[in-house]
Order: sequence, then structure tokens, then C-alpha cells
Amino acid sequence: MDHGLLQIDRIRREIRTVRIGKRIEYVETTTSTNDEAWRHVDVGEADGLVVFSEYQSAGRGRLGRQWQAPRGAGLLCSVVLTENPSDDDDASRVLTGGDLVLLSAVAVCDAIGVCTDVTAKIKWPNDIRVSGRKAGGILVESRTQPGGDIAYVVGIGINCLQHEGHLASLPKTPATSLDLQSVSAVDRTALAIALLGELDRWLARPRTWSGEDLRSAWMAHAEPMGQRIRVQHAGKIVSGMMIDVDPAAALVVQVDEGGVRAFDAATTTVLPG
Ligand code: BT5
Repeated sequence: MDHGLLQIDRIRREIRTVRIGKRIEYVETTTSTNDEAWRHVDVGEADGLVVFSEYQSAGRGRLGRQWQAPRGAGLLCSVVLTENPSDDDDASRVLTGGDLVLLSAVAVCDAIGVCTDVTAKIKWPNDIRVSGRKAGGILVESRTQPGGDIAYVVGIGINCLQHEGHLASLPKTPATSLDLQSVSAVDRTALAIALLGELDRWLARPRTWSGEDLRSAWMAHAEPMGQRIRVQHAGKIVSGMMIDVDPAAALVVQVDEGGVRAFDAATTTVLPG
């Protein structure tokens, strides 16, 4: 049972990771854990640092949207990664923001599977869904550093203890929480430990997986391909059939008007229905 605040000392004690969680910071209240993470990037070596918080006054989603969660109800964290674009010693190619969106979504689903009786699915590009409702989201931000490294902040929010009343006020998206979907009580601290472990499996160096490994892990958790979809891109609405995801995290669609197109996550919105 999860009594009160996240147990940060327990997270520090129990994680068995190589890269992720080398440093763990905790702020009870913040604007956004991504803001906290960027502050650490600005002052020095922060690769592997993770920030947790209980409440964000300005939690953010993609494209200027908000992420809202009552105090203590979500698992809210941000992970810092620095990648050197010229460093190809342990992989065929350098990690991209697209890879990070895909692998973080896989890690979230796997962590939920380890800690709860809930099955989580991915809705492209960054939604974590349970029973067709949004239960989590991922926001990857990046900045090029003065020396040429790319710093990434991977922000992850998972709805854990919210009840119906909390979720009713969210705009548009039908939402749920793990507690609402689970037979057993949800332990946020255990989920945090599992999440850092799953992220580390993908992100520890040297890297041992290929782009195809990531694609197939993602497809195994994704809401089924072959479904009809409508997307908004460059001011137009396009209908078609989802058929694949490519390594840049682009959604590959067999377009009704003919042909196959890849829609990139940063500039595309999947429309409901
Ligand atoms: C996301 O954006 O889904 C990414 C969310 C990332 C949140 C984490 S929390 C820790 C870190 N710090 C941050 O400031 N952010 C990250 P997007 O796909 O744009 O979805 C945003 C939309 O989801 C909103 O417009 C709402 O409709 C909906 N939404 C907001 N809060 C929600 C919640 N708690 N549960 C379900 N849906 C929500």
C-alpha cells in the first residue's frame, strides 16, 4: 500500500541500474519536473539524473498542452540523458528523440506489467492507455549543448491513484488511473523502481539492441496496427490505416487518397474517432 509521499530513499536503495538514477532528486512541488531536470543540465554533468515530484503547477504535454495531476496521485518524473552525436562506439547509430519516445513508452508499459495486474498499451506516439483510456504520457525535450552533445529530458507522467472525480475535469481525452483499473492497491514507489529498471535496460551503455528490437518491442505493446486513423498534419486532416512505426517514431499510414506516408510525432496529432 502506498502511504503518503514517494519513498525516495527506498528508490535509491532498491534500484539496480547502471545509468538511470545515478542521481535521484526530489522536489515536493515544482512547475514541472522537466524544468527541474533542465536546471540540472544547465549546471553540469547530469546524465542519468532523475527528478521526482508530488505536484506540478505547470506540468506540460506536447504542443503547449497541459499535464494535470492532483498532489500525490501521479508518478511524475524526468530523466536526463546526454548523447554525443559523434559517438558511435557501441551502436549502429546514435539515440534520437524518436527512439526515446518509443523506448520510454515500452518501459512504462513493462513497469506497469511488473508492478500491477493492469495491461497498458501504447497509442502512438506517446500515450499510455489502459482499457482505451489515457493513463500516462511521455514528453521528450532536447537541447544541443555548447560542446555539441545533445541533452534530452524525458518526462513521464503515470496516473496512479486518481479517482473518477480527479479525472472528470481533464480536457477531452478519456482518462483513467492504475488504481481504478487494478484489483490490488498501487504502490507508486515500487512502480518508480520498476520504471527506472526498465528504462535502464534500454539506455545502459554499451547498447546491445538494434532499431528492429525496439520497433518490435514497441509493436508488441501498441494498440493494434491496421486500425483506421485520422491525423492532423500541416493544417490538413488525412485519413487512412495505421500500418507501422518507423525508427524515427513516425507513424506509417496507408493513406486513403493513395500511397504510404510517415507522419512525424512532433507535428502530427491523432484525431479521435
Ligand atoms: C503527454 O502530452 O501526454 C505528455 C505528458 C507528460 C507529462 C510528464 S509529467 C512529468 C514530466 N513533467 C512535465 O511537465 N511533463 C512530463 P500530450 O500527448 O500533449 O497530452 C496532453 C493531453 O493529455 C492534455 O491536453 C489533456 O487532454 C490530457 N491530460 C492532461 N493530464 C492528463 C492526465 N493526468 N491523464 C490523462 N490525460 C491527461
